[in-house]
Amino acid sequence: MKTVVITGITGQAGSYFSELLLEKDYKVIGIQRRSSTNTTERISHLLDDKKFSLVEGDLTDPASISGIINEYKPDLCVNFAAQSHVATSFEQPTTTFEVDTIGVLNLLESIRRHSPNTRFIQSSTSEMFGDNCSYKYNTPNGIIVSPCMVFNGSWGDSEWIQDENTTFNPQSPYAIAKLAAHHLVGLYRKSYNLHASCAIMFNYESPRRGEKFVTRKITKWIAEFNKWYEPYDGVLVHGQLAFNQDWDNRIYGDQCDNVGFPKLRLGNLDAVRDWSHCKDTMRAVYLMSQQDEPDDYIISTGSSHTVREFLNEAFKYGGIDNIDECIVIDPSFYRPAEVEFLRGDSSKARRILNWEPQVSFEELVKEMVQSDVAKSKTKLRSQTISNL
Ligand code: G4F
Repeated sequence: MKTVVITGITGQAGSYFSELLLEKDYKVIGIQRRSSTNTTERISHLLDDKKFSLVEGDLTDPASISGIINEYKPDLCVNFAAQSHVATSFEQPTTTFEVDTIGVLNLLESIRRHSPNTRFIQSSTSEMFGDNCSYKYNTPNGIIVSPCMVFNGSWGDSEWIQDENTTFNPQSPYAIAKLAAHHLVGLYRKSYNLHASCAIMFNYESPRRGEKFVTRKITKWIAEFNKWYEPYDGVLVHGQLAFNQDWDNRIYGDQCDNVGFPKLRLGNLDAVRDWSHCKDTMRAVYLMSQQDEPDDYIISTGSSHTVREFLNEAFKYGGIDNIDECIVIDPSFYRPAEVEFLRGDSSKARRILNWEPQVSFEELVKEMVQSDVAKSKTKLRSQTISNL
């Protein structure tokens, strides 16, 4: 039986990747940071599996990481641990670098010294492209991709994309930290002949997405808003009545359609993202780990949508039609520097890994809304509107 060590085991990616590798009959060792609170919600269904275990460790502590790699000498090590919130990286740049760059260095050094046959996969990110993209156009002789061309308004049959050859131009401490790690992986692959690869993953989402990311923030708000309308003590709750009962000292002047529920506060709705389902992305990571040669791959759907389009689609599934009355554009959610456009060309992964995403944008949004609606039904009304 093969062994995989997974960092970031308690996160969205760690949980789906664990499920997949257990199915593939791997023994899964998850590295979990010490915490006084329970962080295993996403993996609680795996805890009784005999092939699954957790070990305590911290990526920023070289002794802890090298001890684990030395003990297990895994066939595969996949790094999903990160300070992954872009906006937070502007507030906590040093922590971001410690985890997202030094943490990766600690893993690479541990593998090099103690287990050089371990295959390694790093979660790189589309954020590394920042504000740069390439231009892909069809000619009678095939598809041409030109790097860094400036749009002049007349491209015809064309599209803007990022692929493995697009120049990186990161726009946040997070993206710069990830780019440094990306280069370290390439360097260790070349210098020490390690089987080390980077999955350049575009945004991946699911019902397990963290609640601070825009997709989940929207779907959770919809679920809690709908919950607010549910019958309460036999009476349909509507407006001030509920507000007076439950929400003393809550926001008064900023309610959705005057029903006593805080509006959804968002930042830049024009940003464009290439959103895939996390399960699809994890399948690609697995396929990368099975290749004879290590390499870097873009993992993306190739189609992109604005945050506003996500919002519209989610509200549609949530059955709410007065979007404009329900949201507030809040400047505090704008970033000091923004990545406006991400759309990945994953042709290489499709060709070499024989991979393609299976879940459409519409199916993804629907699943996230439905999941949050189902979760909100299990909560008491007084527990809603938490962390909005
Ligand atoms: O959901 P987001 O916070 O994700 P972002 O910044 O694209 O980063 C995610 O994807 C990256 C891959 O491309 C990962 F590397 C990274 O770790 C993370 O998983 O924001 C998406 C967009 C941004 O343009 C943001 O400015 O939504 C915009 N946005 C608008 N209002 C908001 C909000 N983002 C958040 N988090 N919260 C808002 O209220």
